[in-house]
Amino acid sequence: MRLATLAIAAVVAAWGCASTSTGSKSAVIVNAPKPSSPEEIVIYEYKYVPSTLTVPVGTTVTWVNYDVAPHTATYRSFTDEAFDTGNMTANALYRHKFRTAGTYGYICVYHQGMRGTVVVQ
Ligand SMILES: [Cu+2]
Repeated sequence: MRLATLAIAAVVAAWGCASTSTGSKSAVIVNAPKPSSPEEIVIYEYKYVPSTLTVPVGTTVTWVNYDVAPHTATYRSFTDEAFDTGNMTANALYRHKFRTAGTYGYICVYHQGMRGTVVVQ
C-alpha cells in the first residue's frame, strides 16, 4: 500500500513538471495525513502541511514526518530564535516552543524546494 502510494506520488510529481493541471493530484490527497491539531505541521510527500502556520507567542509547534524519506525543519539565524529538528526519520516527531514573535521561514536541509513558514504573533 505504501509502495503504491509512492508510485502514484512519483507519477503525479512527474506529471506536475509537464502540466499545471491539479486534477490528477486529487487521488493522492484523499489519503494524505492531516495535522491533528492547529499547532501541528505534517510532512508528507516532500511538503510541509500547512506550508504557513500562524500561532500565538508561546505555542509549541509539532512536526511529524509521514514520509519514508528523512526530512528536517531547519531555521538558522543569529538574531532570531533558531531551531532544527535534525534528521527526522519516518514517523518521527519534533516539537519547538516559539517564544519570540516573528516570521520563521524554514527549510529541509536534504531537499531543495521544501520550504515552510511559521508566523508567530
Ligand atoms: Cu526533506
